[in-house]
Amino acid sequence: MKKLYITRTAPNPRKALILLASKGIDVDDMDDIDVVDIDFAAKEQMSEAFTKINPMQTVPVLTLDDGTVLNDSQAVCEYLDRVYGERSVMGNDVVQRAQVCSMRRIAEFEVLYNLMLAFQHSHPSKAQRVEQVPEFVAPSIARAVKALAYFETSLEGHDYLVGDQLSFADIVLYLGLDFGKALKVDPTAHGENLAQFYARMHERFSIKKMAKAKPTEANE
Ligand SMILES: N[C@@H](CCC(=O)N[C@@H](CS)C(=O)NCC(=O)O)C(=O)O
Repeated sequence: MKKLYITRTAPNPRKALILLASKGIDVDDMDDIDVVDIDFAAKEQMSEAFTKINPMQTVPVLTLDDGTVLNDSQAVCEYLDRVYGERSVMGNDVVQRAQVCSMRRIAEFEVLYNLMLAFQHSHPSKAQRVEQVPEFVAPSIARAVKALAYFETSLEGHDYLVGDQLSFADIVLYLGLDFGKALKVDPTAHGENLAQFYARMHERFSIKKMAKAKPTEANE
């Protein structure tokens, strides 16, 4: 059985969950993948058992039946995209694939990554993980916000960043916007196109919307 290690509230594992959901697949209903929830509050990502699986102590991780370990969200998502569902969210032809790649990397490195950096350098829960430099926080947020103007323009007259259908670039941009809320960056305050894009994506893929139905004593 394959195993997918995730934390459902964290942006990088959410990429995998949203990718599958966008193809109509509920990760908890997959016949050949067991989901393993990693609890950050309990520091499970730092445990000896998980460190053996991924020495980087990060999620997501996908382990395959032959023992292959994929320990990066891009790799996990490339695999899931090719193996499950009918259409590719990475792009359906060579040019579209390249366009999705380009948009995804800008969303990742300019928006999501800078916001994650700001979080890591400011949030007490990350003090054990990185040597926190408070001076990094404001410039990292400012850099992410500056890049949003590019996406506001790109979305003019379009629902999605590439072509007329949802791609992995949209998923990463949405996660950047959603994560920004933890740093008081309002996803609806950087242009009308982005605000509408965020509202559409949030309606489908918010953490609340995708929360696993917790079994209760009554329905166990
Ligand atoms: N390059 C990795 C980064 C993964 C990453 O940073 N994941 C975060 C969650 S979004 C994590 O596991 N953090 C663990 C921690 O903060 O202790 C990827 O994209 O998979």
